[in-house]
Amino acid sequence: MTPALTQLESRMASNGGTATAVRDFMEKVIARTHGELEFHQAVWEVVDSVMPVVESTPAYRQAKILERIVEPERVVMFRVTWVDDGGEVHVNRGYRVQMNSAIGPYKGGLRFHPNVNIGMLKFLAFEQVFKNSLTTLYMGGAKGGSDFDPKGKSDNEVMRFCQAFMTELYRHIGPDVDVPAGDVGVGGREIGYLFGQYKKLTGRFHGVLTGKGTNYGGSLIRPEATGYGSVYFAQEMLATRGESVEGKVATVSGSGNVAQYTVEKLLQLGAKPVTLSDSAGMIHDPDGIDREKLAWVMQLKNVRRGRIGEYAKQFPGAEYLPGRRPWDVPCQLAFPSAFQNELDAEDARTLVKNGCYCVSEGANMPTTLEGINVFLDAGILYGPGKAANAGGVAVSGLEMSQNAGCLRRSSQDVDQQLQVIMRSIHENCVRYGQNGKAVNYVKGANIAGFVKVADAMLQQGVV
Ligand code: NDP
Ligand code: 2IT
Repeated sequence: MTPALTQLESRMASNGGTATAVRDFMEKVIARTHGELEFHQAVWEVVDSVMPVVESTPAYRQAKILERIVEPERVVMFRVTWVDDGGEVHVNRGYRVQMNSAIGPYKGGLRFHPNVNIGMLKFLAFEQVFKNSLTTLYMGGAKGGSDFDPKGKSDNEVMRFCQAFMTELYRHIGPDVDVPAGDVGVGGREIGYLFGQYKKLTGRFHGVLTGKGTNYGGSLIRPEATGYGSVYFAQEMLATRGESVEGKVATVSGSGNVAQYTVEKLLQLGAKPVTLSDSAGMIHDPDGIDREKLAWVMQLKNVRRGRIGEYAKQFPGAEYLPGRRPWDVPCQLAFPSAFQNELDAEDARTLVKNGCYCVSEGANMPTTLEGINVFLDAGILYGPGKAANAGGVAVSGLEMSQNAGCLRRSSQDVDQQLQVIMRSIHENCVRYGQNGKAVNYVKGANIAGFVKVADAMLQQGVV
């Protein structure tokens, strides 16, 4: 058995009847995708949930749906060359992983981060397939990006990089082909530069990217949607126990787009967020991060592009803990909203021990497989990323429909739609994940997301 498989086996116990089939399948996936550890992790989690459905559906087995769904339809990899402000030439690598188009054009974000590699983007594209299916809209799954690090770069350098990146990517995207958006390191500024270059190269003004500025076709509430949606999902989970977020202490990780709007919605709904983090460390503010402090954080991160540690100097009641993550701060609610695998089994045990009983993932795959097991065993409300953070891409889908119809929806209308979609995702998770009195949202989200895509693949034949 490969070390990768041995490591993944920690989850086998959760799946009695189909454990051998899962292991045999994963052995083949790992052999074909050597070293893509995050992809293996994401595939294992889904296959572990859906194998009983596949085993009991001869048509899925015969059409090799599972074997096909783990293989990207297309991967584009390209050189990106650009010149910095000092005149030095740089070479980066660009990618677009077009994973599955069974239920709509490829859709998913772009990540600019120095650690980006093909395994990371394949995990993200794979997750996106099921997430997009859950939104109830018609979007296939994709992800792309580059190992370019936007940190410390001037606006002009970021612009030149985005232009160089789009100079290749534009051949592979289009409003009914593939519609990229933001992710880590790609926000409104980058989407603007990417859109400008696409328009220059093609001479077309259409909905080829989402997350655009609202003055040139972007949807209202798109920047807010992932964070707001993650809190709405927590509300839905809590409602199953007759509770709400009001009055609860919440830990939030990250301090980027998702974390900021998670904190904003928590405040609107009467909760008390007490932490934020970035890749260098975390801040803990026992008095709570209020609206004024959040506005300061938004200025720090989005305009000055500084480090979260500065918060503790600005607000003396708060403490900065370099190199730490927020999971040992006592809370009832936790919102991992930074990066994959930022919450492991020990963190999960600490959260549960300290009284946390609701976790809603704003980030993609922030909890390790072992951490997920701790949450499931403890029977807490655990909303996995592909369900809990689907609000972002859902509003991207609404942006696509507004662009196609030359329409503009109001904030209230989009927010209302977002709430309806998050409720429907929750209902679908309950439908497929009900386990006695409890709900296994991992199983529910994976099966609900999978069945819609698998059925569409069956109907479209062997392509
Ligand atoms: P941002 O770039 O706005 O923020 C990312 C945050 O994560 C920053 O605080 C960053 O800190 C932190 N971070 C980056 N790398 C690491 C690391 N190795 N360890 C710990 N923290 C790290 O991205 P978003 O807020 O958009 O994305 C956050 C998460 O949400 C990602 O998992 C993303 O895939 C997911 N997501 C985003 C959606 C969206 O619409 N934007 C939609 C759905 C999910 P630093 O500033 O130090 O880099
Ligand atoms: O992970 C995600 O869902 C995103 N980064 C958003 C994708 C999108 O197309 O809006």
